Amino acid sequence: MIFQRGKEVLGTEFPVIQGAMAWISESTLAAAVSEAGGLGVIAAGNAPFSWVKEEISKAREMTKKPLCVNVMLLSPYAEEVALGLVEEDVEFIITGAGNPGKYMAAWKGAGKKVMPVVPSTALAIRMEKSGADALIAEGTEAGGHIGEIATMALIPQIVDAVSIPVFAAGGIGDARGTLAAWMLGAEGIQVGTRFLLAHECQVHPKYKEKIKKAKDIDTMVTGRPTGHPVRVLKNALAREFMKKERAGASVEELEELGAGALNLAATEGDTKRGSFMSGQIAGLLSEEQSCKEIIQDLYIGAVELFAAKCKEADNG
Ligand code: TUI
Repeated sequence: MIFQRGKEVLGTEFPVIQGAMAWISESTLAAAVSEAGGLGVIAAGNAPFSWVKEEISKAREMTKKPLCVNVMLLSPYAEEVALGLVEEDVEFIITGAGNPGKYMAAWKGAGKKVMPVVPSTALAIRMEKSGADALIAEGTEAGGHIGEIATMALIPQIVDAVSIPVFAAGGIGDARGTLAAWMLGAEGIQVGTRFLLAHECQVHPKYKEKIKKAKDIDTMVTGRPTGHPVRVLKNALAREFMKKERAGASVEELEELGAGALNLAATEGDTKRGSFMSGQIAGLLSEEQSCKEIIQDLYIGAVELFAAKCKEADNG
């Protein structure tokens, strides 16, 4: 059995977590992923708790299977979302973009399973000590806010540093990536970019088109000077961002340029002024499929690939 511990900690049929995408991962996508046997995730992003609560109740009408909310710790609403979730009907909490240590006791006390996203072994060790149930080790190939280390180097180092299950994220888009994650010691995977092309994903069609057209070199990282680097598809906004960064623009000026840009991309499909966050794996992706097809291709495809590789090895 591959990914045994990952399936156990999630209590799902497949060890596949849908990556949180701010303004994109809402109730319809999350419920579809959970119904298909993965773990569906509602992204709180920069939204207030009232929005998160509403999405949880909508998702709950669509599925009784495990659900998760991702708390984006840089959000101005992070605290109200974090504390509000204690009373909500979700089994899992994933955190991103910071250290959730101060909320751990409240979440654990409410029986939540907590899985922080970590970009380094130091934070992984701290999170295990704080009581995390599993970790999501996210490499710099991922879309959105990223750390420095690539998935290939990050996963085995984190796996060796902790004893709780580790899910791999960043650069995984098909069965080959899934199996590679297993080989590196991961117990499951988190996939974001591929779910942008799910039929159930409500993002603007122009966002899907941009992902389908993207090639391997079509993402870039903006925002390094602000301390919050973000991987996006190249477009007019991303280039303007880079130009301003090179000219030494202030953090305030850069943040103003970025404010609202993700929403413009996700809900209006504004190809010039929108921020199209995407992982480097976009170049591999071209097909729109259901969540069920995506999850089965990722997981069953990996099991089949493993069997084929074993046969290949047996043949000397
Ligand atoms: O969080 C993400 N990806 C995201 S969040 C997001 S919304 C946003 N928009 C604009 C600027 C910033 C964010 C879009 N994509 N991934 C998980 C992730 N977490 N990547 C890196 C980290 C991380 C970084 C530092 C986690 C912990 C951390 O800790 C630092 C500390 O405080 O110790």
